[in-house]
Amino acid sequence: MTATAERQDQDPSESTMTTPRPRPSFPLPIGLLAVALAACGGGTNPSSGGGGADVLSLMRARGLSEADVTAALKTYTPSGKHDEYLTFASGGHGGNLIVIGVPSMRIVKYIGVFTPEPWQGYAYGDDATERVLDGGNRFGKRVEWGDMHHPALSETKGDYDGQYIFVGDKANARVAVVSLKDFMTRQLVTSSLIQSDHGAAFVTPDTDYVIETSQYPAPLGGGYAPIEEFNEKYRGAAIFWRFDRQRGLIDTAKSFAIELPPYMQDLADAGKLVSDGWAFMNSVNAERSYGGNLEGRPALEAGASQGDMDYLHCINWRLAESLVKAGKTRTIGDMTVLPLEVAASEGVLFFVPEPKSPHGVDITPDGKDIVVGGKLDTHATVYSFEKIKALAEAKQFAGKDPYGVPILDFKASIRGQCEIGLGPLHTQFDDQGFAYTSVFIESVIAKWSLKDLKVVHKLPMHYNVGHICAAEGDTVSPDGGYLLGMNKWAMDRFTPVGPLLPQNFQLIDVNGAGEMQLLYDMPIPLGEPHYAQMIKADKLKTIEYYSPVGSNPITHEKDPEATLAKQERVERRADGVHVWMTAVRSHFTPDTIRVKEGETVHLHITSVEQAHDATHGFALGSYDINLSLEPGRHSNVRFVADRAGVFPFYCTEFCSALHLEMAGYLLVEPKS
Ligand code: CUK
Ligand code: CUA
Repeated sequence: MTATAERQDQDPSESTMTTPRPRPSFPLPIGLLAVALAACGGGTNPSSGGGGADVLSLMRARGLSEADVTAALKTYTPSGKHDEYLTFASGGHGGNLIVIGVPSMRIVKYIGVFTPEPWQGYAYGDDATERVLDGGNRFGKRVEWGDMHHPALSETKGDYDGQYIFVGDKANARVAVVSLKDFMTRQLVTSSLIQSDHGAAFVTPDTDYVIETSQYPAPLGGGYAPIEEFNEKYRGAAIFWRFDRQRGLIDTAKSFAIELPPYMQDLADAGKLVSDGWAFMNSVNAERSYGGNLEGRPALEAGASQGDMDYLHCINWRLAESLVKAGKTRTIGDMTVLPLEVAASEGVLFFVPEPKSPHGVDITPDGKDIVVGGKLDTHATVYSFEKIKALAEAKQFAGKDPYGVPILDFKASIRGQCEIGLGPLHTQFDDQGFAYTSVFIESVIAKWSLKDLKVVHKLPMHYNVGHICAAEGDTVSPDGGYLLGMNKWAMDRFTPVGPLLPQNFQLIDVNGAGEMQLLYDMPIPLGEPHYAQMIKADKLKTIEYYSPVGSNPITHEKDPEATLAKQERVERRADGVHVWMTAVRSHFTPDTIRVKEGETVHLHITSVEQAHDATHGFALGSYDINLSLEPGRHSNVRFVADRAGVFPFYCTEFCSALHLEMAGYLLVEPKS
């Protein structure tokens, strides 16, 4: 029975909190559809009794086709019902994560990650989150944006476990850890080793490591070398950040990197099941072109696309880990590095040629195959892990690259190729043995059978589709059902908003063995999101308030400066004026703060609330301070009162009828 038919006889009063995923196969004929709508109480005029006619006239009036209405029925989520999935989409250089419900495509939250986020009190004076952001400082300098590309949900045995999500910042070579207990960023890490990344973040099947691979080769450690010494002095690297799940933090001391030749390493993916212990990343620019188009050399992109083949990097990270433990490393900058010559000679690193300008690399759910899309190719190439491993173990090499890295024979390493179309990029998987590949130049998604490598359907996408994201699509057991196409630029699609175009996410019903169906267009008002991951919503176990009262939102432990009711006080100490303050509906105590111009002020503010609907804020204009005081959360703020005057502070959440009155004054008395 199709889900649409199920809907027909479903009593609306029996609705569950989670809407069952509709998997209808064919649009209903209009008459039947209207009857179905009427039976569901979907008539537009409740007094008419004949809802069907109203639905039909509504469809005509709005110019909606049967397919439109079917799509609407598959995405519409009535008030009070929750979505079955949450998608965590990169917010691109906005530096935020965007959390989107599926199938409704309602945005549920933004999470400040690389960019300060005032509503969440993320790095607007709050000491704990300022320190998180400072963890990502580059060469001592605060960077307040990031070019976020790839979110990776934490996994247990290759399945999303709903505990953490990691993201990479391409521009500043950083990786962030976000806790899904409270949707807060708790750590940023970076290494001076590399100067940009792209293969980030990708996790190993038990989240032992978060992978971050450099993109643009540079001297390792952040030093200088003339660009003419590119081949000798410039390098790539793959960092394996060790994740300590107990602490919920990356352990930088236990992390290591593998030095790589100066090709532009691109995306990465970790092996799973049979290929667990291995990681794969592709590269472009085997030519080692480095630009110089005003100095008589070919432009970078022209030089980088001369050859026919680039190199898929196959890395035995478990072997690398044991070589690191055996001390076969060098320290470069702040990172423990397994040198290229060791990786090449000890069986850690192998190359397999891959067709022109590869981009996506995605491991199939069974871990057996590695699918690579070539931007300037028409195929998805399907490599066989078994074949690669056998060739590597037999030391059957077709050659070596200039750095001594063994190269395996292309034909002997692949299971086959699927003729996809112009510009295949990224591949996702469902539960029925199908793969889905975005085809950038052709602007379609190709659905193809993993078994016989044949395309079964192509669905036109709106414009320049990049990544696609399937329900639980990177796990060992994808769900099928939904697929998200992430289009670059919402050309002609929405009401014009000036030259800078939003992006367009398109939700697709991938529909078992049948044809894909477009369900929904969603403008994304931030650029440029690259990738997203979609998780079953019931896997997330979020908290409703911080406990105990006075918790630090990063450590979830009681802050030493936490203040309870009746303990509020002001003290002058050698390092300045300390104010221990509480926030509770609808006042701050104290609500008058008196300091002298030039004094350092330390605010220690505790929300003593323990109810989910009792969030307060603390805004102090002109001093650039904005805190979010969720129930139980504690914040420490330090600033110099360097401007005399009268500065109101107030609560920024409409927390009660007397919210506007939840305010006070900072009185900064002039020195003279
Ligand atoms: S990349 Cu943007 S569409 Cu950074 Cu994964 Cu392919
Ligand atoms: Cu507290 Cu508004």
